[in-house]
Amino acid sequence: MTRIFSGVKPTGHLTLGNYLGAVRRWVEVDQHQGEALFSVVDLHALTVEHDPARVRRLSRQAATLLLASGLDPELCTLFVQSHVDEHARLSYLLECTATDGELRRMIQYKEKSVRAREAGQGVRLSLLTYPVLMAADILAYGTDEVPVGEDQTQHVELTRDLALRFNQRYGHTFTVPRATRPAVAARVMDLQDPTSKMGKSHENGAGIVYLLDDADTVRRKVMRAVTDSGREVVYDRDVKPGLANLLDLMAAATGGNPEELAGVYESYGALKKDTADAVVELLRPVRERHAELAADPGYVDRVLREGAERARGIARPLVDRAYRAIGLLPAA
Ligand code: AQP
Repeated sequence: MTRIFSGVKPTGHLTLGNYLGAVRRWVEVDQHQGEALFSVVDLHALTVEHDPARVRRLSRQAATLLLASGLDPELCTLFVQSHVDEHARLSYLLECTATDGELRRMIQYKEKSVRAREAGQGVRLSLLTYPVLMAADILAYGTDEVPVGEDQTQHVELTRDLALRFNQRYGHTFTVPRATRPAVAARVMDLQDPTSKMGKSHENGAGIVYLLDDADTVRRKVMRAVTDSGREVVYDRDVKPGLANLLDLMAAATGGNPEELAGVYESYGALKKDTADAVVELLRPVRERHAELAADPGYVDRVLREGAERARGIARPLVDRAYRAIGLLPAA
């Protein structure tokens, strides 16, 4: 059976980008297709300046939102990364497999280290090693498929390289995984700056639709989206990135095709209005279910506890095998 792993960082409130790029596929496809594990990867939230109480709050909120989006604990395993020690254990072995050169080439490291320096903060060593921990998240479960948005492609490539290198040096230990992504909206852009990704840790939320935004807020953000000069509605990511982003959103929310949708609209305003309505309807059930689940934290705790137990049961033997393969003496 195909083993599937993916995660979301509690670095901010979950966005429409997280939902369309990853979570919706986990719900509609992945949890039905294989043995799927999904994690709130909280250790990754410590790679940048953080407030401990906020990370805790956002971790619970992310887990609740994943359930509200439709992850079913009967079909998949949902857990918090820090509840399963194997991630950190394996990460060290993979740090002994990776080189600092390949980590310094990671685009997210370059971007986020610049952001940290601009904010007058030190660049945490864990920001550099973050993709190694992500590789450990994936490899600890013998993962075949990693459903992620486009921004994670480079990290999954690194994971593959590390798995292959480890296997070659120390004997076959890890499955070499591959990334999978949705057909539309694999990269949702910021509504106020359509040349950059809609990211949950960005300071200015005006261009970001959060899953918990109320209907009026979603409408306002979509109606105020930056669009391109001219009047013709065409789908061209290079020439009209703002319009292309709206067409992608409309297509993803209604199951259409962005190029075909471009032919349907005669004005930017009409496209914006329909996109706003479609996104509101898309998120409505998630928001409503979140409110119900948030009122029952005991249920969420139980799902996470049972999920961590199941995850441990899969990861521990595999990570133990990696410890032996690399040359560490097993405890007597
Ligand atoms: N804009 C996006 N479009 C499509 N997919 C996206 N994903 C994230 N943003 C978009 C996918 O969502 C999953 C979980 O993402 P994450 O928590 O690892 O990353 P993030 O939301 O981008 O959070 P950051 O890194 O804290 O935010 P920024 O980038 O603003 O600094 C992943 O599968 C991701 O591909």
